[in-house]
Amino acid sequence: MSRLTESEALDLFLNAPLEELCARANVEKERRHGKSVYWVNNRQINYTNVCILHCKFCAFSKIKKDSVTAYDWDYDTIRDKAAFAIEGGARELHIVGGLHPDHPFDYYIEMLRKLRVEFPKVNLKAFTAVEIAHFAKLSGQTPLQIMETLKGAGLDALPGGGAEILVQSVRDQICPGKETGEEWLDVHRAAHKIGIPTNATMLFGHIETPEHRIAHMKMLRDLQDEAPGFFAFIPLVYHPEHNALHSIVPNMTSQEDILRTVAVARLFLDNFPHIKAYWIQMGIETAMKALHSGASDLDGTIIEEKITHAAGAKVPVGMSPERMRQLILNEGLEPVERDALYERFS
Ligand code: V47
Ligand code: SF4
Repeated sequence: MSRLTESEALDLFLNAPLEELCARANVEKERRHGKSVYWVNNRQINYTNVCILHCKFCAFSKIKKDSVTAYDWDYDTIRDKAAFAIEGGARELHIVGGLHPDHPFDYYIEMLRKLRVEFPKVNLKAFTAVEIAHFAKLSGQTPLQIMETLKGAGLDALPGGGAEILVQSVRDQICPGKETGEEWLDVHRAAHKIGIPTNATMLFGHIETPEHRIAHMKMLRDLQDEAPGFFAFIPLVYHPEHNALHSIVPNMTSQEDILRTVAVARLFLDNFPHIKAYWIQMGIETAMKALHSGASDLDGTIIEEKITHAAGAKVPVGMSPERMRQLILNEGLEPVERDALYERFS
């Protein structure tokens, strides 16, 4: 079957009956993965909320480090959180934070090096492309040099955050001053070239149009053709509370919009192994529907989540491995435990 063009993808997104679209994406998902749904026993560690940027959608960051709600965990706190998760079987630590004004690059190298020594088996999926670009500016090095050093310190994979909408005109409105879309792509290209796999997100349901979403996916598909290395595409559902975009976009998008986005992503991103249903943002009910609409991954047990909950998420954080498996089984699907590198454990 030939590849969907951008206009075909847009037409499907706008005009295909929902059930037909989801069924078609499900056929594509099953062709790749059968009934399997991947999940990971993991923990998110958001090591600081102090950030020199103030993206308009973000309710997590604090610009002032002496604000009462600002925090910046020391290594022992990070280690204790990691240890707790690993005792519970975690295979992945997902470590991301704000762009702290003071920490030198060495601080991040040491964080990974110490975690790697103390927990040699756990996968370290750490630092978004935005953090990598920040470390590069801090230290006068290229993102490639930064990632080579971090790989030497124990980095296994990069998470997909910071992509937002890669179309620059949208980016300029929702996150002025942030790494550009091209820079985000450059970091992931460089990561793939040195053997660091990554994910790609798309923050949707705010001011962007369907055309912007398809253009975003096209940039990702092109990069994956050129320098393969993405594991999963993760549609992130904009949450509207306590942020600077609230007065313009006060509501979360609909379930239908989420399912259409998942389904079109599965059909358009034909070179991406997985579409992820990030249950923290979709909610459990919609995430379960997404598993029948193209998604083949549920992310993980997570334990602690700060970014979406700062913006109004109501989903309880943390899910036991048993519940994760049971949810998938209840859908008539087969849970497959994985690590951050998609090694299978069941
Ligand atoms: O980069 C910020 C987004 C991202 C809001 O790679 C918001 O496996 C919704 O990237 N509403 C962090 N989203 C989350 C992320 C992620 C999550 C799960 C798995 C992976 C992975 C990556 O959250 C940020 C930003 O794009 N975000 N504010 C908000 N109000
Ligand atoms: Fe900082 Fe990330 Fe929030 Fe933007 S989304 S303000 S970079 S923490």
